[in-house]
Amino acid sequence: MPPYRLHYFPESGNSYKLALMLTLCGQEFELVWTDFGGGVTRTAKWREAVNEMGEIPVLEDGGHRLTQTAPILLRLAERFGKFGGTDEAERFEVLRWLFWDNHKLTGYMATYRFQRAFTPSPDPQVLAFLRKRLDDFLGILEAHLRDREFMVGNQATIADLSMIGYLLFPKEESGYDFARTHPAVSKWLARVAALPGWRAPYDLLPGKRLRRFI
Ligand SMILES: N[C@@H](CCC(=O)N[C@@H](CS)C(=O)NCC(=O)O)C(=O)O
Repeated sequence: MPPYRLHYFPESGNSYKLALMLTLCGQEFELVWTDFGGGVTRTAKWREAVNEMGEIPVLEDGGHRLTQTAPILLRLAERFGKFGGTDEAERFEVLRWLFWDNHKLTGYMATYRFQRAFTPSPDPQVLAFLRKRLDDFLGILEAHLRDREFMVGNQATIADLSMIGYLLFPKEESGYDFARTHPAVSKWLARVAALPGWRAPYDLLPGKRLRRFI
């Protein structure tokens, strides 16, 4: 039995971050599909049994249930000696971008994409607000990547693996076509997708999908 079990749903970019990290580190894991669309993560029973924070993903690691992708990625990077940054300065940068990603990039992109693609009648004002914030964050990302191959240092780190979490899903879902609007982001995504062993989100996270409304 693989030592890891990942509670996930296919559209979850946060789950993709962990599935990709484990895959790139050569680790096997068992997938535990979760009925997010059916509201199971909102139930008191699930929160008590699986995650008090009411969120996917959850990674079972040797029987311990871990949540929050950033500390999990940090732990895996240390365990496998991969993607953690090469010195103290890089590790500080990795942390800095992980915080920014959770608060800004992933935080808003996950919400915007879910509202836009997987919600029957999203409020146009809410969508417009989220899109305006995201345009700003993606501009920051584009500027950072203009003269860099990866977010930190010269090679991929967990900062990259976290930040690409929602950006490699089909463009129809987010409505962003980075090749057209954000060339540096687009090239960086291609660099991550060229890492040995890389797999696309819906390849790594199979199973019953949410209904898409666009
Ligand atoms: N910061 C968390 C974010 C997890 C998260 O927001 N997961 C989404 C699904 S991908 C969720 O369960 N959302 C439920 C909610 O916001 O109520 C992490 O990195 O694990």
